[in-house]
Amino acid sequence: MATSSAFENHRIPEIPESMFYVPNFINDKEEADLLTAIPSNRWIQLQHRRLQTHPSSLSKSNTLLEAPLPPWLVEPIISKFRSLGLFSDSPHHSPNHVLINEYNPNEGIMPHEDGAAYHPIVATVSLSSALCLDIYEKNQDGDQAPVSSSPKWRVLQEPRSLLVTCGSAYTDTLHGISEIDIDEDLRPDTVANWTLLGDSKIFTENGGKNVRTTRISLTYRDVLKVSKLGARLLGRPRG
Ligand SMILES: O=C(O)CCC(=O)C(=O)O
Repeated sequence: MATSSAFENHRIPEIPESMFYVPNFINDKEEADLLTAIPSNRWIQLQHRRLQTHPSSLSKSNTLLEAPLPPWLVEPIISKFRSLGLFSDSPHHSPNHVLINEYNPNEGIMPHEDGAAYHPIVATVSLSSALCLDIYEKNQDGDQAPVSSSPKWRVLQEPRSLLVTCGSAYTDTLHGISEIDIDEDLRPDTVANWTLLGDSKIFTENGGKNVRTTRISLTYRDVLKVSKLGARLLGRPRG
């Protein structure tokens, strides 16, 4: 990914290329507006979290029916991506798909990779609560199991932050969120993005702990295969 020198300052130094962390990517009002806009009737309850998919889920062949993202997921986020040069070299030059995950304390997501349905970049905006994303080295046998059961790195995601994963960090690692209610031992040597945090003092003053509340993440991606059938079904002219 071509990055501006300003964005280079947000590269997480410890993790193999490339992960970037931007604290305070959105402000309090933008966060509140997003939380209000998330529709209450679109949640799918999974075993350990709730999920919504916009504009729709992918088909079995990993194809997206062409449809616009809802306006509240576009502005201000995608303009901000554009000003950082994000998705400029992805096939559609912009994200076309957003997963919204909601985690209560003690909820999470098993280690996994995002896979080949998407161009290898994911941009995650965090809302409401901080938590740690665990990053595992990928087992080279081609299965989804991490090489070790403990994460190699932890990325602490503060509310309103942006985390961008691309390059070999996208292709050669797995990520997951452990099902705990407190992230512990948060220190410069245990958190890969410690020096990039907006306010590390909060965690230091709390004895290296982050007590989780409900956290919502918006994960923006560019789905490679898009079917024009979606536009036809919706009666929209094709561009
Ligand atoms: O909520 C997150 O930050 C991670 C979500 C995730 O791993 C995914 O959508 O594949």
